Amino acid sequence: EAYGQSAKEFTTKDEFEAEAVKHIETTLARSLFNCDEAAAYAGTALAFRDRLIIEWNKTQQNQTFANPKRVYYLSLEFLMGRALDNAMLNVGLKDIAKEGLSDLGFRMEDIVSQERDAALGNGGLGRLAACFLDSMASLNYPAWGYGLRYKYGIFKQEIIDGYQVEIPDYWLDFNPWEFPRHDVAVDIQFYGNVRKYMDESTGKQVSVWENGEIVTAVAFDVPIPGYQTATTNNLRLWSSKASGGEFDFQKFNSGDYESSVADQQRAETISAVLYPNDNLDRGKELRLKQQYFWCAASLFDIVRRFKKSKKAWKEFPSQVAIQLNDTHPTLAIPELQRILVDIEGLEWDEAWSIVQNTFGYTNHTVMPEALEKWSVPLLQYLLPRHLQIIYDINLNFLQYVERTFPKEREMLGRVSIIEESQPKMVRMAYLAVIGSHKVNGVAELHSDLVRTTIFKDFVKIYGPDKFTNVTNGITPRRWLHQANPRLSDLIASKLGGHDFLKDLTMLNQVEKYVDDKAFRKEFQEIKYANKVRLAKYIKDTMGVSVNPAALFDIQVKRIHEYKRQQLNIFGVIHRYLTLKKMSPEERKKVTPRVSIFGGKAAPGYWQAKNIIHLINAVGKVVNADKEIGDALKVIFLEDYNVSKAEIITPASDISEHISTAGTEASGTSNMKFVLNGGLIIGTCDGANIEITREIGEQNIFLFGNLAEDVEDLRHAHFYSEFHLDDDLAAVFKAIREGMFGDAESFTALVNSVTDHGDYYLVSDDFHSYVETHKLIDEAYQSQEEWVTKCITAVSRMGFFTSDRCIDEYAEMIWNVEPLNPKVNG
Ligand code: 26Y
Repeated sequence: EAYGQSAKEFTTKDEFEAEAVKHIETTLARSLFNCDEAAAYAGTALAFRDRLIIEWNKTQQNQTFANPKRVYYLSLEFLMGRALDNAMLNVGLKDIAKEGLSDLGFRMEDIVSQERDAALGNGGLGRLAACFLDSMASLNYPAWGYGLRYKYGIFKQEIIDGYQVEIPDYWLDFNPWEFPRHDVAVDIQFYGNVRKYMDESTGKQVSVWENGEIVTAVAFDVPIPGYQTATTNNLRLWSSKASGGEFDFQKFNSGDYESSVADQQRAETISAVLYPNDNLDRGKELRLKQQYFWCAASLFDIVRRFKKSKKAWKEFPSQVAIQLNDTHPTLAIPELQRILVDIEGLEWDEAWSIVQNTFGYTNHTVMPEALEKWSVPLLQYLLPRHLQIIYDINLNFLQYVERTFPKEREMLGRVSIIEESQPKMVRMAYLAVIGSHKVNGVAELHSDLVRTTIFKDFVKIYGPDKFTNVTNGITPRRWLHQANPRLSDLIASKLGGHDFLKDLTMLNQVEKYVDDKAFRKEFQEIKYANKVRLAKYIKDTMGVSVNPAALFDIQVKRIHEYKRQQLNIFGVIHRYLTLKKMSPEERKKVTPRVSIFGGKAAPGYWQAKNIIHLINAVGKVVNADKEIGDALKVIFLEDYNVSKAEIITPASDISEHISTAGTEASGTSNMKFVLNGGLIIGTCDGANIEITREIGEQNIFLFGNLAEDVEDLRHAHFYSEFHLDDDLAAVFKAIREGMFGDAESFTALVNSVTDHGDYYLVSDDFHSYVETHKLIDEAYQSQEEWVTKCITAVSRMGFFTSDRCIDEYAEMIWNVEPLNPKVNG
């Protein structure tokens, strides 16, 4: 009610203008005479927000009335990006808004880019959650997202003198897309002790967790509109505040003002900041507090909603499916068991079967350093009752294993939830497996590795059916239609409209036009225009001119040794050395390249920061080398995020997905790049393998060793004599001799390959990588064949929509059905 009272459903340009102007003049209290782009954005956003609220209320009413089984997607990360463009497209009134804004003297792109990204995530896992919300709404699933309302999202990255500098991302000063629900508040307990007593009337032992510290969770709701459907789902984000209002009044009145403010700040710290680690576990107490705070608030909300229906507890799993996005929400498992046993008085076994049938767990990595473990002493201190429950879960489980496999006692230590280390640790992935009815990986190879490596024993214990695969997908609304409207419209012109955005398999009809001259020309022109747009962005932000006719070679993702940006930059240096040896005539014949990098390093990940530094140092030398000119440019784009990805993705000729085989669970940007008419160079890893199967191996550049050989190769680095590839040796020599400045700062990076076992197999894959780039140069020279590959690949990408993915989850894991968004009010 804070923002104007009427919620008129505008349908024409004039009505839109009237609504936007009304918001500018009244909600923002600004005169139209000094309406700048920020105000025009706010007015437009508020006008569209009104539209969403109407659909949102209807959807929630409809769901309450029909009371179907609902899906709850628990994720510590939702990497949403901007909301306005998405809202306009989903409501279907973007063109009207564009004309209206133009009347007011504004260009749509300028207005849309006023919005700050909602960057409540690190990378792939967080963006996947955002794509899933879009698909669940678009397919009319009754679904909720639950997350944390971080005051600070992922940090902003600046590059200063070639080094990453982190700037806090305070993003909430104007956020029209959230609605505080001060009436939806849940008190969450930490610390304290457990008192046990015998209930005389029932003869049962009862546990009471008491004397803890209370923090209040307040809900903030974000509407999630589906594409061309009335369904508008809800993303509920919890914000922490001190319980009992602003201050502890007792302390305040007794004169202890400072400590009452300190308590308040301590409570608010819980939802203050997103942890910026991606695929690396650090085990910090505050992070555990975040996890419990969010799990407990979400479960309270879910249980409260269930209880309103007055159904029997055994119906819970028929009404509620909860999906755990990695192990981050695993505490929801002992929390639900605690609610059912300690608070609702169910028997342990009955409660446990409800818990198991409710949860599904998605694993996103098999790398040991990313698997969460929490120390037993920390859990004992912070969540004493949960630790007891975890021990009881473990006891029952181990007794079952012992009964079932009496001859395999050595298995017990391996599968125990408790690792017998010093201190003891709780293995969250094992708890998640044991507490769920389905466990899935995110691409076929990854799901195979899940079954054969980290959870091998559990496959034996539970049988193979508990483990499954759901290959990741991306929403074509944001990643094709919104990021690349011209390509979307070209496809629509051949397919009789934009229906393919709701059924991406229709893309296969595009293949008919692969030899159509006009289609090919238009396709090429669109790619070129997208490259011109990126070139302009590079010029505007970095002052470097790049030739849009050059081959754009892009690697944008979090900086991580396993993703091997170091392999890429070593390859670039090799290219530079090769160019330097050529005569000017020879150099003219080479396919000109722009190597583009982007991505954030976790602030404490020193080696990743060295990689960023090397890329920038190489760029500085190469870009200033007059002899080289357009033949090679090296760009590090600052602060890669979702909205920048929307500009970068459509502009690639080649993108790099070159992780050490077996380390990248799926990858999702690989899908985005191919869908936008770029080809990829990649290893046989993650979803690259399925992309190859779909688009054909003549349309992808694969290289490098296979996952099955990685273990032996690593072994060989330690036990056989090591001889470095000549080309890579020359690259290292150039670095050591200071060709890119301060050689010493790159020593560790070089030594990780030469002296420390080359864990990521850079040297093993280097030759094959360089040779494959030569093939790419050649292939790009014959543009006709290149375009054929690109168009063919696009037409075969239908499988990788997140709509397919969500339907698979719904059918195999959640057992939920879409709810017709019939309008009842
Ligand atoms: C333990 C904690 C610090 C942690 C935080 C974030 C651990 C992992 C992560 C993030 C993981 C992540 O983003 N994984 C990626 O998930 C994508 C979606 O499934 C995959 O495509 C990608 O291969 C995988 O690395």
